[in-house]
Amino acid sequence: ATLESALHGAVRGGELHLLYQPLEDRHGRWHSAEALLRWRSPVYGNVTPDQFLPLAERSGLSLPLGEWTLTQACAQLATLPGLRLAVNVSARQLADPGLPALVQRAVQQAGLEPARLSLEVREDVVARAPERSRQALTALRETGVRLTLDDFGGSHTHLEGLQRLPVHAVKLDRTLVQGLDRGTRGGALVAAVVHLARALDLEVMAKGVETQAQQAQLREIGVHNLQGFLISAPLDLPALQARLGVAE
Ligand code: G
Ligand code: G
Ligand code: NA
Ligand code: MN
Repeated sequence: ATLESALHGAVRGGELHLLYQPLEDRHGRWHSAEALLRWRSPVYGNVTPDQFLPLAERSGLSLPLGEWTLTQACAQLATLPGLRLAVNVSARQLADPGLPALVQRAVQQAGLEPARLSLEVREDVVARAPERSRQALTALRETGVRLTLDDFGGSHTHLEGLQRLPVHAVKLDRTLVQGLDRGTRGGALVAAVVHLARALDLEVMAKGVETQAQQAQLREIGVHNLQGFLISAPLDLPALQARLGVAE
């Protein structure tokens, strides 16, 4: 069997699961988490999203995978009182006119307040089709979920289009956070990007935070919603529940 046919089976056969990577707030509390898809294949072992998501896009599995992820993430979020959850949405999913209805169904079936869910769309995905993306995001926003531009400032920030984009938040690209280690220029760049986002009334988060020095610099710049190995690696659901002090 090929990796592709194995992936078909994985969606049906219970080989997929979600890990959750928390974000801390300004008080160091875990207020939200991001769902990260994992595939444990009996044949191929652990296959990373970087390997199987491009394959899924090519083989028409993007939508079934995305539907599984949204449904599962919402069901599990219902066991995590008070927490917010982010789910990544692929280019193919964003282009699917059925996405808003799917999101609405997943949220309703789980009995969730829609604003507890946020959808993350990568900036380069939006940059490739700005007008179509703006329309898709506008339809998604009507469901009441929150919207985040992921990997912000990493590649093609389109300043004129940004102000018309109906997103609530941006998540700074990992390379910006890594740039903090390269002295004052890195800090100045992050401060400028954050200033830009704030001018547009966008909430700012950062990912890939690995060191206390990065955390301190981000806090100094005024970015308090932080994600990365310093705060926590991605956790399975029982580990997250244990850390949050909720019973299963
Ligand atoms: O989980 P990990 O850090 O290995 O993620 C690798 C890449 O896969 C990241 O860019 C992440 O955003 C993406 N990714 C993880 N889970 C999902 C998912 O459920 N859907 C989509 N579209 N991307 C995901
Ligand atoms: O780009 P995105 O955030 O969607 O990708 C998440 C991926 O990055 C996951 O595979 C996750 O395991 C990994 N990751 C999470 N935190 C860190 C971090 O602090 N540093 C690095 N290098 N990778 C991280
Ligand atoms: Na991610
Ligand atoms: Mn993300």
